[in-house]
Amino acid sequence: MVLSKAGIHSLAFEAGFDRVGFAPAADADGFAHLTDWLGRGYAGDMAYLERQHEARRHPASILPTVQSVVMLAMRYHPGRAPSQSPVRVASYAQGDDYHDVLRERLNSLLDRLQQEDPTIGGRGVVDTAPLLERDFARRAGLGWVGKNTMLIDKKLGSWFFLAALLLDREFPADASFDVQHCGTCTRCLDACPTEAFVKPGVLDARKCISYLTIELRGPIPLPLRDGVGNWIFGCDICQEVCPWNRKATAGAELAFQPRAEWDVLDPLDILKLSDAEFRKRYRGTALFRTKRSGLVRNTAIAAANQGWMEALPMLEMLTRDEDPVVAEAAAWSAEKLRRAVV
Ligand code: B12
Ligand code: SF4
Ligand code: SF4
Repeated sequence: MVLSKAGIHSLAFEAGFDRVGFAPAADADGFAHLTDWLGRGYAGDMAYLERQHEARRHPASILPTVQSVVMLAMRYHPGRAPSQSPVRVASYAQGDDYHDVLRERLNSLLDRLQQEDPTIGGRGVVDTAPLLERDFARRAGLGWVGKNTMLIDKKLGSWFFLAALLLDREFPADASFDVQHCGTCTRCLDACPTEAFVKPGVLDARKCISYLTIELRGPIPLPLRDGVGNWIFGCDICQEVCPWNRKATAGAELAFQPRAEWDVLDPLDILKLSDAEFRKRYRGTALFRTKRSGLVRNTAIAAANQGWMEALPMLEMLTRDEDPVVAEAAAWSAEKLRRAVV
């Protein structure tokens, strides 16, 4: 059977995706923007972005025979207010690791396409391949890039993941989404606690809480620690304040529903984790990426930022931790709490 765009649409919805759009396999429109962004050092220690810079110019670096880029979106928001825990995890990370879930969905979508047409070839990618996903998603008509740099859909808001299926078959491209519906709004820019936006649509990742709590391996720079607030993994502020997210509905994917243990996060429980306990508890979730070192570092800082005195004895113990990043964060946090009572 000859595959049509409509056929791919319905198979993608069957596979659990909420939006589908077709972009041409061409140079990324935003490549010059990426080059400038990297040149200014905004990627910080995310060396892989620098390493894969040239590969992001064209999707053929991922699949040499690529003819079309099918961009897909899947919602993840649980559709309810965040829990009242003293510390917070970004909502994208509260269920199973999205890389695993989306990769599995992409593979089953490609299998289904190949059942319909065994001559079609392709490759599914999510996040880690050198593809400018938001750029191709905009090009495929999935939404606009907001001032907070998120890809936004009028109905879904921005609480969705992106993924791409590169196909070696040419399909007519959808119209690019070139109108930005942010208007005069600046809520996200004003709300960012670490002032990470250099200007609308340009993020200095080195200041973003998401980068500081997830990607950065060493100590969090001192001037940014207060701004991290109570986030221990990622940050949702520039999405929570966005008016386009007010009416966003919950995603259907059960794997992204928050695990029971996220409901009330006890910082003490995290501070006490040994390396082995960390690995056992967080394997299969996005939090595994920070290792114990990052998660305990973040929790120490967040507990102090919240004035959470119950953490003080444990923080004092952690100042002798064998991991220097943990020990330093614990010392800073214990000192902050002690100063708060004087
Ligand atoms: C590195 C990275 C980060 C970094 C840097 C983020 C950033 N804004 O650059 C950090 C660690 C900070 C981060 C944080 C988050 N991330 Co992130 N991240 C990525 C990753 C791996 C690469 C992004 C990248 O290349 N950045 C470099 C900049 C220059 O590119 P860009 O932001 O994509 O911008 C492009 C377009 O906006 C466009 N563009 C912008 N301005 C202009 C101007 C002109 C003239 C033109 C032509 C084009 C253009 O061109 C740019 C280059 O193509 C992507 C996955 C991927 N492979 O794309 C996920 C991704 C962007 N992240 C995602 C998510 C969910 C998040 C967080 C919400 C997680 C959280 N809750 O903590 C936060 C959001 C913070 C924010 N406001 O961006 C989702 C976004 C989904 C969506 N709806 O937009 C992605 C797509 C992952 C996925 N597969 O779903 N992330
Ligand atoms: S995710 Fe948080 S820290 Fe990062 S830009 Fe948005 S509001 Fe700022
Ligand atoms: S908060 Fe306002 S400016 Fe920021 S992305 Fe949403 S609509 Fe655009």
